[in-house]
Amino acid sequence: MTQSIYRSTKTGCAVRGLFMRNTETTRTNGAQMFAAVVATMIATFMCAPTHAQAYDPVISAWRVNLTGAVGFNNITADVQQVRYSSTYVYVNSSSVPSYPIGPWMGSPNTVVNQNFSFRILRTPVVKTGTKTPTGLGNIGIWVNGVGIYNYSDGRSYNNKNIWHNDAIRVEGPSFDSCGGHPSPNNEYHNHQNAACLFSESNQVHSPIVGYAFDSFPIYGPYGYVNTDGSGGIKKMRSGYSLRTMTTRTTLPNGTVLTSINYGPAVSTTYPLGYFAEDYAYSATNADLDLNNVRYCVTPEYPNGTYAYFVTITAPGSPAFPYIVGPSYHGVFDTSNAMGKVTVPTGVTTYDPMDMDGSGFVDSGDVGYLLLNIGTYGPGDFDGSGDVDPADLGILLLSM
Ligand SMILES: [Ca+2]
Ligand SMILES: [Ca+2]
Repeated sequence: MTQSIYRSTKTGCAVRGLFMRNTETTRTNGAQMFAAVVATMIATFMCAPTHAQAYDPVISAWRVNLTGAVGFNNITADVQQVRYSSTYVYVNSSSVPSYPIGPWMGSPNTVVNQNFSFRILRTPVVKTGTKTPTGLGNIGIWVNGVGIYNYSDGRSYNNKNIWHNDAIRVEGPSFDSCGGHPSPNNEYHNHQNAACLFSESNQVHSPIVGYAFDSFPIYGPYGYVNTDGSGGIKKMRSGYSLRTMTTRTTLPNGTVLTSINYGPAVSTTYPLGYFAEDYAYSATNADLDLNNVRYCVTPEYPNGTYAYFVTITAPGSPAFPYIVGPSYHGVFDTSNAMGKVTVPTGVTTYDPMDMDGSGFVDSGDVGYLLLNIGTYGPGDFDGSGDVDPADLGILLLSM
């Protein structure tokens, strides 16, 4: 055992001599573990970082499968590997969650391992000028590696590409209780909040639940009232609401259509909300812009970031445009379209248990884990949904 100096990455405060790091290759015994935990708890109170992470959130947000967990059809679940360079974070996943999924009423599709490889920029770039529309297929990934789709089901009224089906309304009956279903190529994905991914709480800022393919983070439904992080917690309000109309003769921007391009009149077959164009945006009372984004302080980005928020009106009730879009706020990385990004040599593999980034799983990591107790995110090694004593046990056994 040797003494070491532990430096909190966020506050820069040094805790000299409180941490005992085992430099031998043998596993620490129970007494040493206990001493390390107690020392870390003392240090926690003396030197609490503003947020317990040593890595960029884009590296540490992912739910890496450390326990061999399998999901639907015994497919290896969640994220298999996270690697990073100075520019990109590379994520490999199956697009199968570790929580139970299905059944999908009326769907002819099933779920298979997608063997995805995506990359996310560590420093995303805002798109100037005309934004790039989110297209069909994956537009981002949840932190457990499952695909995120936009509001569209890929179809439009009379195939005219004017009145676009809203997937939540039209495909909703095939969604399982987690709000997902398989695509024709048997990829499990969500068009709306992934309800089983994390526990929604209106008492705390939501965690990072995914990244869009412009590399900006996606949060759950609850953020700070004010963009500077003050004012408490509130549900982020989408600026979209249903238009008041009985016929579909104009677009949300006021464009008057020729009769051949009219949509069907509002009816029980085509109720308001059947098409994306049934919604119009107004910034009045909205927290988010046209693409469900705002610039704000978050727990993981104390200096601020552009961030998407999953939008709901109430738990289980998604609010258009649901997650990301209709366009990306940042520059879209087209290399992610097929989910088969080649990972270059020379990248570093992320070890979720080395929470302090010391290069070893050691007592310094215990401090980070304890700071995250009760939260969703880094430190939830067993994928139970929050950081809890079971994760501490896993960490101690890995030291
Ligand atoms: Ca460590
Ligand atoms: Ca856990």
